[in-house]
Amino acid sequence: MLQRASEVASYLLDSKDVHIVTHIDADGITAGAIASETLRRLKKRYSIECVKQLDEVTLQRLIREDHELVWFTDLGSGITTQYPELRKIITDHHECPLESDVPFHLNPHLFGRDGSFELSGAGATYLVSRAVSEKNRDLSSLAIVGAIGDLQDRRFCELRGLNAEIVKDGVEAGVLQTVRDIRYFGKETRPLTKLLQYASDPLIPGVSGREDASVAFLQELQIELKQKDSWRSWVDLRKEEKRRVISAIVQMLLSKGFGYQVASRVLGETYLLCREEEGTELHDAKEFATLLNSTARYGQYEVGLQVCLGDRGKWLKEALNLLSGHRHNLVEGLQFAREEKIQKRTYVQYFHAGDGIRDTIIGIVTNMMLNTEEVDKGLPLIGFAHTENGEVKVSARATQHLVDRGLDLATALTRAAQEIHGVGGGHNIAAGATIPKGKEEEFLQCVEREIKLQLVS
Ligand SMILES: [Mn+2]
Repeated sequence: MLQRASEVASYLLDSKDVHIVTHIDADGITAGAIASETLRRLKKRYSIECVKQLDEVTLQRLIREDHELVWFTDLGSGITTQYPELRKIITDHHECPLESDVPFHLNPHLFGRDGSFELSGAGATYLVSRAVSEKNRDLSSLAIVGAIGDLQDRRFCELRGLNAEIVKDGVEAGVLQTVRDIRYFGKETRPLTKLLQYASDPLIPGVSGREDASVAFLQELQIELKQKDSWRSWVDLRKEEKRRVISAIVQMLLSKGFGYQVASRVLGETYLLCREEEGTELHDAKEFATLLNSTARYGQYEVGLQVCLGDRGKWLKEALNLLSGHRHNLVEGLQFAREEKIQKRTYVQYFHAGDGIRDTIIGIVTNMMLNTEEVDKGLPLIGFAHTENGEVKVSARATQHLVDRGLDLATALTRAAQEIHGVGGGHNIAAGATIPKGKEEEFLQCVEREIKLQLVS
């Protein structure tokens, strides 16, 4: 695989002008930032754009623009053998067929690695960057933000495989630090009560989803919620206080019969960007990834990109503005999905948000929904939302347990979408598709047929 990274790097070295095309999520933005910075350091000319997906319209435009070289990051694995007129390199981690094995394509799946947790799009891009120059090891922290943005630490509560090697690079380069800590979101910037209220993996029974209950839970443990006039966040707690909270959560889970495996998920490896200031949205990789999502998902990828490239002035300020909007939209989206009610079928369950949730955050909301107490974990969850151009965006999420039993959402969604003239792809545990409006029922039937086959074989 490192051999392939060097091969891909040589295409870059041979080009003068490169156009980067990347995906509109945290992994895509960090991938795009790594690609941009690599080219800047090489003193090449470059340009960059972010897209929701690689559709025919985008590809035809790229062909017309007649770029010397197009670098697809965190997408593109679906078009390796097509569009020969497009001079391209691809650093991606989405599932791909084996005929995608061409010299300009770096993808962990081609090397027997699982792109859902061993390497992200930013990680694949980083491997090429490192092959260009060892000096680019400082970009490893962005690769880890990308991996965390794609929830690649979820399976083992830590990063493994090639991701773990990238973490090592980051530690050696002095840009990353790993800490075993509570895994919940918002350790640095959220008030403690919010950290527990929104705790989802694992849920805290009786506490998650309820503000009053999380306040009571902390008060019972005699944890001060405020320091002078400001709310304390997780990083403000003393070691002993952290231990008290963690053990109370673990006890609570065990006493409610969740078992050791679930309870042990409270703790995991967390990743800190040690050149960033503690207590900011940029210090913890998970929070950094969310900050980036709140830019790209609203068409403001330039903002996230500039923050990745080091801006701590006006772009960061703008990113923080977008973040508060994003948080608000997620809370509303989750509320909306709850009210829509989930429809259960034999092999899937689904909800249709219509125009109620933006298509660019339907995946995040579907994932949050699957992690709520009221949703059945025995079936994959599908969320539908209308897109701006009259199509339907589909997001599907499942548990690791179902994947271990043979579920592969990427294959199921790809095949089902194809049958109704849509496009699909992704990973075994999380996948997406875009389909024509009005075809939802037909699509669900195809998905169910595929999943049935996967779970019996
Ligand atoms: Mn990705």
